[in-house]
Amino acid sequence: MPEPPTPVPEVRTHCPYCALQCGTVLRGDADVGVKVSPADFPVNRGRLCQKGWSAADVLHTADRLTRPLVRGTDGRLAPASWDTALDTVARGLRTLRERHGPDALAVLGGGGLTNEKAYLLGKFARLALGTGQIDYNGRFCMSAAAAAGNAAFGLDRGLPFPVTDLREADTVLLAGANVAETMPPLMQHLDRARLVVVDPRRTPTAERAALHLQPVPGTDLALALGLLHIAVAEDLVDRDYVRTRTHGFDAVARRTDDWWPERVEEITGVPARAQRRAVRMLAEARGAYVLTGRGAEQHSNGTDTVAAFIDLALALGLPGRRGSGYGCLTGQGNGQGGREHGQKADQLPGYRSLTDPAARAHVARVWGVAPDTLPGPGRSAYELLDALGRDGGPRALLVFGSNPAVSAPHAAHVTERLAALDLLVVADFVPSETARMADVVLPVTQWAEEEGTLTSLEGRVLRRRALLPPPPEVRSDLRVLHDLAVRLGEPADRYPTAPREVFDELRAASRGGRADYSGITYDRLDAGETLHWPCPDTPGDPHPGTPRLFLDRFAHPDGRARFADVDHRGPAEETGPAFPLYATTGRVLAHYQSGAQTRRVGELTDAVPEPFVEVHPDTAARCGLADRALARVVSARGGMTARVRTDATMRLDTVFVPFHFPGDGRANLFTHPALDPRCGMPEFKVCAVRLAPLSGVTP
Ligand SMILES: Nc1nc2c(c(=O)[nH]1)N[C@H]1C(S)=C(S)[C@@H](COP(=O)(O)OP(=O)(O)OC[C@H]3O[C@@H](n4cnc5c(=O)[nH]c(N)nc54)[C@H](O)[C@@H]3O)O[C@H]1N2
Ligand SMILES: Nc1nc2c(c(=O)[nH]1)N[C@H]1C(S)=C(S)[C@@H](COP(=O)(O)OP(=O)(O)OC[C@H]3O[C@@H](n4cnc5c(=O)[nH]c(N)nc54)[C@H](O)[C@@H]3O)O[C@H]1N2
Ligand code: SF4
Ligand SMILES: [Mo]
Repeated sequence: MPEPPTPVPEVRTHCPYCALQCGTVLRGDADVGVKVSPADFPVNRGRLCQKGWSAADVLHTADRLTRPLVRGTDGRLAPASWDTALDTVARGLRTLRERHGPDALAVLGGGGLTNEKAYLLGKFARLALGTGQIDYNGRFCMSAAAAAGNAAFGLDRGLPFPVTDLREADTVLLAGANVAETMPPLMQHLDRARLVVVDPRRTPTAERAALHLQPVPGTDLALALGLLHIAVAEDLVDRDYVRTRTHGFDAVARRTDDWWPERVEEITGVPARAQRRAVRMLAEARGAYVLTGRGAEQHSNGTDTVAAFIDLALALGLPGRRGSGYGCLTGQGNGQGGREHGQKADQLPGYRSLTDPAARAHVARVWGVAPDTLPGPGRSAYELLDALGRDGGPRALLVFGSNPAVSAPHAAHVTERLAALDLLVVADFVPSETARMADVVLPVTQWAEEEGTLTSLEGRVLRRRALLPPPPEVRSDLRVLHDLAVRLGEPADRYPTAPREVFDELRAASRGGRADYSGITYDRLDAGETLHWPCPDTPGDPHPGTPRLFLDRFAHPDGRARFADVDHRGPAEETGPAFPLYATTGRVLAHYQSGAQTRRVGELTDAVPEPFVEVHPDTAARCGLADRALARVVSARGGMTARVRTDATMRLDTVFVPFHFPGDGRANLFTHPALDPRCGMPEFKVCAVRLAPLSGVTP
């Protein structure tokens, strides 16, 4: 009798990349290799994008970090034992704290970290380091929509409804979201709807639209005010809804008096006729959604822009109604959970405010410390990076889950600030561009080697599960935080290393907060329950979670949503004779973020091997450039090199560059670090540049 074949190990988990968190099945082991296939999960229903299919390649990438590295006296990073590496870090932190105070120590986290990691990182910063200087890359991602959502609805959950609800819509307006490339499996839920896409580029998403509005970058606020003007002028406002469910409409209606479609056309370039059609498509639909992405949000007026789109949705009576609504398409794998558990500068777990005395008292009780030991709010991400190594600024930075040398605005300046630190520590599983600059590099586990939870863009808490053991010398982020905390004199049991234990503590810390996870347990998740927060702990009668928020009331004390009276202002930088073109930046299907992971996957680098600049052929010709030539894209801050891709659907005044590439191919060498005063979001999506042949300019 032949031996029965040994079963291949198999585990159900989720993709390591974006916030859609497609369900996957992993099969295999270190010997036979790991294969990813799509699970039949509601958001992706058997589909994955190219990044998801190829995700396992990063697990065994040739330059995987497998040992700690410490920079020696010769200036080079060399392998070291964990004890040496951790002792070096702890000694450095202690010395700098004694010399300069606790705010000399800073932490930068990431929206890709699991809930458990994000939670423990915030606790580690506030207690073990005693610093207020912690923020995370989500500041560059979700902060504008979060600020606007909190103000309007009293609560910020990217989508306050399940993704699958979108199937019920007749019309969906996508403002600055290129879903066909950034969350391809989500497109299947938009199949039925007529799409209105607002994007300066004719993206693959815009190709699928019934109506494509192609504004000048940075003018969405004017456009949204104009759309609201039309809704009022054409009597399309849902008066009943506005009267019973909202506050503040009259001031907003008066404000939009000035925003005639023709005036809006002059500023945005979107024809008045197309504006009217967009509003009618939304108003006449039985179900309609307004969704924003980074294109509308990553501006120095990003919060006001989102607020104006929310105003439009409120005027049409969409939010808090089954089959209609407003939502922000959150980006990173745990972009939602990452903003709830305390790695944000102004925040404590449960989406609590660091300045609220009751919130401080609650979290301090869970942590077993006195409330006044908790430091106050620190700087937002860019402000933090900008302050590194300066007088009064941080002298040490610990990075978990971000690659700011590539992804932060004005990257040359940020790289300079990183270099000015006394101590840079990076925990990562690949030698990212930031890790290469570090004094100490700590090798950590990857998604398929660890347990945890993430919260997807629809507020659903999901289990990440391990298929493989990590390489022998690699530790989890939780273990690294524990090991460092103990060396800094903290009690060991304050930093559990088992994800389930950390989650249980997180549940207690979030209890009663805006993002209440107290009723969610690993056991319930493992039993296959669908749990969206808030999910309070209701002993004896388990709470079913909240897939749909706001159906009866919004989260403000009086249950009503707030209109925001905002007005248009242009971008921080206008075009002129020296820099005559608008540049905008964003994503392509094949690469993820700073590219640290996807540039290590053969099939993805084959698909898009190098930085490029998308430009109208006439504009390229005027700049002396042919298709496929190498060009410099230069702003007042600096320039980068990119391959010209001519595209006749581009606006004549606008170029586009993806930000996934390192070195001289960094889009962020030209971006503008102007920040939204309401949330600290940088202006990634518009600045003024010129385009020139590579040979014709001084670098
Ligand atoms: N393939 C891929 N998918 C990803 C990611 C990735 O890196 N790669 N990252 C994930 C993350 S973290 C995020 S945040 C999401 C982002 O997802 P998206 O928001 O869809 O991505 P972006 O490409 O940054 O921006 C979307 C669109 O905004 C347009 N845009 C530029 N300027 C303006 C403007 O002024 N107004 C308007 N209306 N549109 C403008 C761009 O042309 C672009 O097509 O994607 C997630 N998914
Ligand atoms: N010009 C321009 N710049 C942008 C944007 C844009 O549209 N245009 N978008 C912005 C947005 S929306 C975002 S979200 C940021 C993202 O930009 P980054 O913060 O740079 O994001 P990633 O490239 O995902 O970097 C994550 C790093 O952490 C590592 N990592 C992943 N998971 C873990 C983990 O669990 N633990 C640890 N220790 N490390 C981990 C990865 O290997 C990688 O090196 O970029 C922003 N920058
Ligand atoms: S859409 Fe996002 S979650 Fe789904 S496979 Fe692609 S990167 Fe992964
Ligand atoms: Mo993002």
